[in-house]
Amino acid sequence: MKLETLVIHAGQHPDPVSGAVMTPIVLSSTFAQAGPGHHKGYDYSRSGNPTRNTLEACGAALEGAAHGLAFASGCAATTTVLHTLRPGDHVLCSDDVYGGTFRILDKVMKPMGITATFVDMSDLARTAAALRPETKLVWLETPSNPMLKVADIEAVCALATKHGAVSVVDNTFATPVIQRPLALGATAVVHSSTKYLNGHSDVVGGFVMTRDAAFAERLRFLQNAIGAVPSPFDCYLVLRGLKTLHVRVERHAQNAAKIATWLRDHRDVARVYYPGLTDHPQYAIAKKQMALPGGMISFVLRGGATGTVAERSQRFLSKLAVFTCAESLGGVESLIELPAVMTHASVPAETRAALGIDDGLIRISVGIESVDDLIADLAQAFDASR
Ligand code: P1T
Repeated sequence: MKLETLVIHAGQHPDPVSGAVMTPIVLSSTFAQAGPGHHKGYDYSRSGNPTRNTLEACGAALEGAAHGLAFASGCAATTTVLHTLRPGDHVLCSDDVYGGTFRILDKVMKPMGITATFVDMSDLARTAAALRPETKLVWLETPSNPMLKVADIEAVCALATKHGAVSVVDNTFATPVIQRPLALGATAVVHSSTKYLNGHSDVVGGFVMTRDAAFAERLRFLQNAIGAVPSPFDCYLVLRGLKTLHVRVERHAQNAAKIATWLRDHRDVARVYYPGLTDHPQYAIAKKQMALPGGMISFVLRGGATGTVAERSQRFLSKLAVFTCAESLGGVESLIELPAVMTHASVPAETRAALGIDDGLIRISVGIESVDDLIADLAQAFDASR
């Protein structure tokens, strides 16, 4: 079945007790047993829950996976995946990743003896050269947060597989509507379902999907043992949000493509980063592996009459009326932020500078409002901040 059908139906059946068409929210933390060990598939809600299992089946289907595991946040999903490693193992990671992913590797895993190297994965030769004998996991985020760099998923995953390493793709920015990393050779996909999967900025959640039965079994053990599971209510909200995923993502991308072109041609804008622009450095790879260029744009303003570019950016953000200045992305509403002081503040200043995450870099999550209203809002804020 096609994704448009799967988002609405995968894993979902009318409730056998009541006939309810929508998945019931089963809040019970525990389940009755006929005798010790004799239960109907559920014993304790951390180990398994009917609402969560329905969400897990739906998420797995969307990524073309056999196994789906839901978590309490994207960071919980990431942390659980990294717990498949042992002290002495090495992770090769994209250099431009969500600040929280960098922080888990740098501040949580490193003290436990699991080291990481960060490399520009849009450069295949450098990626291959950075593999070490002890590299057990390759972590790829594409398009990357916040620089929107694109890496060739098929080529990077092939390198990992040849090396005997697991490959994990953070598919949060693209969603399965845009790209399917498992079909391109990835061992697993990770999502912050806080973003496009839920799509309404009212849940914090995470996901891992895989076709690899042994990897799934290990993750299932860790999901229960570590216990970073989502609440049944949050699972219900993500299931509900998923039903419109394809419609939302198409509109996000349509609006973003118009705004990216408008920004590129605006006299106040120095640079625009968007995989749908023909002058994006990895435009050809984006065209090959992404069905749409997505809803995220980063850009840099030109300086105003007074102060630095960073100061003008601060002024610009304070003048917006439709865009909200906030962290996060992928909700129906348009958000805007400064990565250097907000989402990527945990990345050391010199690393940010090397990656191009300047203090004045602006990131927008384009919502599904009228694109005319969004452009008018940006235009008036340019004028008011000059
Ligand atoms: O926030 P959480 O649900 O724990 O997800 C972490 C995460 C993982 N991967 C990517 C690509 C992400 O963007 C995020 C979270 N990002 C933001 C909060 C942000 O504004 O970029």
